[in-house]
Amino acid sequence: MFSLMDGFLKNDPISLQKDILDHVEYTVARSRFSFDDFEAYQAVSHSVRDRLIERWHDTHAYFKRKDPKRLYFFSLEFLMGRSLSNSVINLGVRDQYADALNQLGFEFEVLAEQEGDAAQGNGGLARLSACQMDSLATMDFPAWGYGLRYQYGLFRQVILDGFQHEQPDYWLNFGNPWEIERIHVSYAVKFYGTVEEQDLNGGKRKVWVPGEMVEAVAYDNPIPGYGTRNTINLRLWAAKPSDLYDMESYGTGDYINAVINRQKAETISSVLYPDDRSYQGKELRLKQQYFFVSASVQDIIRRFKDSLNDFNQFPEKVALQLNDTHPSLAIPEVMRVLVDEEFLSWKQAWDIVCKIFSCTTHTVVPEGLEKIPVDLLGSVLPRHLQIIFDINFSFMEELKKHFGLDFNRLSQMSIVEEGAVKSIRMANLSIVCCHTVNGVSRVHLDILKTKVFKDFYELWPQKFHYKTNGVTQRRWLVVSNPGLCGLISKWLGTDAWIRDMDLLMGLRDHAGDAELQQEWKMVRRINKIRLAEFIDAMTGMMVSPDAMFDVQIKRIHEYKRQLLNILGIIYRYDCIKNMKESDRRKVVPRVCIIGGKAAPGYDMAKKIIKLCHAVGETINNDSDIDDLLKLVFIPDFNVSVAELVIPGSDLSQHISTAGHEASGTGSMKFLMNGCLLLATADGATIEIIEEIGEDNMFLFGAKVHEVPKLREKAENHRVALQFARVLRMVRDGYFGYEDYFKSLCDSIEGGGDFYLLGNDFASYLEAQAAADKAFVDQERWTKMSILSTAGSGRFSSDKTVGEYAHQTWGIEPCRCPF
Ligand code: 26Q
Repeated sequence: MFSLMDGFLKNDPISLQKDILDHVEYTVARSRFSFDDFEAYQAVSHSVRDRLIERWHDTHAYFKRKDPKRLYFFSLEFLMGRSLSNSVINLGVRDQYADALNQLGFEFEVLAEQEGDAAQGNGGLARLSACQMDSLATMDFPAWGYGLRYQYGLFRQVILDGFQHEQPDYWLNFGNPWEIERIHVSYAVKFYGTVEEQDLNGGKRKVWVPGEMVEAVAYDNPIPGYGTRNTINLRLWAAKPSDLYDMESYGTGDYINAVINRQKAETISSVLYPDDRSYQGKELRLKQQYFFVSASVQDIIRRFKDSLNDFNQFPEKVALQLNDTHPSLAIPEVMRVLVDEEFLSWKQAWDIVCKIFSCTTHTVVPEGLEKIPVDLLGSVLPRHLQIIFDINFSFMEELKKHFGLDFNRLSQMSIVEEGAVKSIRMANLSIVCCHTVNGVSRVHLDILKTKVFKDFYELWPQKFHYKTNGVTQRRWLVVSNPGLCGLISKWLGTDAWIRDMDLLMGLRDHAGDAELQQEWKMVRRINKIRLAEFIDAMTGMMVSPDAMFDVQIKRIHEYKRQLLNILGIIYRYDCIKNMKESDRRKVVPRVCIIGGKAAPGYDMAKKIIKLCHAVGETINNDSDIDDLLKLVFIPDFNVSVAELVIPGSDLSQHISTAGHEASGTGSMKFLMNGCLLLATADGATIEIIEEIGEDNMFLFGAKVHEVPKLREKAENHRVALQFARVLRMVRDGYFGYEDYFKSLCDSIEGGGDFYLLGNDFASYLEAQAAADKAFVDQERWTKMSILSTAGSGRFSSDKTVGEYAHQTWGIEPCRCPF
């Protein structure tokens, strides 16, 4: 008897082959007798998508029946990367597909390489959202992700003559099998216009009469969990012209212009902002934020009303998480809907808002906090501005009761910033309205409490918490490092660590075992060879897998100190050049690998990229140096490049000035893959040290609490001699382009050296020397590598998400029966 619970789709090789060929023929519309790798990739993806949809339907039917409290995760950015490999692994059908494809004459790996990255985000914050979605699904949490479906993802980085150029990433060009367009799930989103007062039952009500309306259409992206049937939804909104609204313009007879105007609506979701630093007060960005918030809130309220119609129960059914302040307009939006459209009293609505919202901040510096000019907000969202003013009025009254008439404090804490440009402080709005504010590492919370949000911490200490970030081992080990993954399972005697990373600790017992070390080295070497081949393909450079692969891949930022890395490389080069032949034989050969994008308007970051190329040009072409030192810049760094680079790295650098990296998540990916860390005690690294011990990594530099004092005396601190020398080489044009690099050198010499490169240089070199020394002793190195992986369990996003669920969101797992 056929049971509906079995689903319709079978996963045996014959069924899969038939399925794939059907998709070649009917979906991709190619002949089943003749199709290439890309067409095969498309067909396989559609076949996997069918399986995702089945589980996703079952999951949602189950959630609907059980009606648990749901988490809604709001983020303007999700950096998902590729989906095919991740999906088949989470669905547990990787080997079945590989077999089926083999019989058809294709290799799964080759097809997976056909997929482009979904780059709907900038960096850490965006990839964190993606990792957390994977954990939410795997841990059976009833969660939804909400965001924007950008037509252009993060720009492609093209390097010409060593300079970064940006090219649009029109990623939907070849179709996207991982999304399901839901034309019938759409909402009108309003902008501009005026607020009118109307009579209602003897009282007054506010009515927002919009000046523009845009339609938000849902695109659903199924997110499968691992080892569970649960498949949750990431719903991204695309902007489409609204049919409701501009009928009038057609009446004027200007048909062509009316159509063109309609088309403009789509610009709202057209492009991701590529700057991950701070708010620039741009109207389009504000419209993006509100657009996705408004559609999502309408969707949530519709779903709530489908099952219940008593808003008193809303907080029992809804937790709303704001990923940084970017979606914080959700707060006044929920107030507006409850008061103006659902006719709740202000007090009722406010009670609900205070119970449902929580937020996470990813910033350390006050300059990074988002502000929206009042004039802009008042023009685009007039009703929301009123609501924010009303919230602020009550908040100020509360503050006066608490602190008396301390005007300094009142003005610092106010949601409204007075000044040349009167603005709304989105962080203050979030703190006032959220029941919980989370930092992303322990030291980050300390900084929030003592500096960035000191006043708020004094008022509401109970609101402030931290959940150390984590990354998903499914993507960062199982998908990207199958060799190591197999080895871990073999030595632990189980693959249960894929859902329970604490089990990795079991590797500690075997870290000294010669046989494991041998196998470990072997797997890592294969990964290094793969990386060397990739470097050759991308840059035409041949590098030897015998060398130490020393990697720094992340967004380019002054505080992340890629410049310190480059100056260290210059120092190494200078040393080798001045060495006797007998000493050269003792040098550990290095391949220094740097990759990352600079925000298009971030001048200093772009100069750092150029410097990296200029230095590489000199070193790599110096026959005197040979294979002892190479400097490679990997262009267009993204998630799939990271998946290839991380497993093949020996050493990775996380060298931000202490107190500047809120958490950092790259370090966790390297750690899991058995790559040793060379790092400052900053962000989550501090917790990594606790887990694996100082002896198993290379630590250097000023500590968080020392930085302010060091800055005060930055002018007169002793700049190490070597530091002055390498900087002089850049300044004097040793690598060319001296005029161009002048401002970069000035930012250190005479510029106050805000990021303390001079101060940390000597200890940086010591840490580098220690890494060289350890590398020579391969047995010791391999043991450190195994211990790194063994200690990485705490940095799984499963752990982070579990803590959020329990402590912040108040949600429980809801596991769909198999
Ligand atoms: C804001 C306004 C307008 C346009 C863009 C933005 C914007 C976009 C992205 C501001 C910031 C971001 C991204 C920030 C980010 O990625 N922060 C990183 O978050 C990681 C996850 O918590 C941390 O590990 C990193 O330490 C933190 O730098």
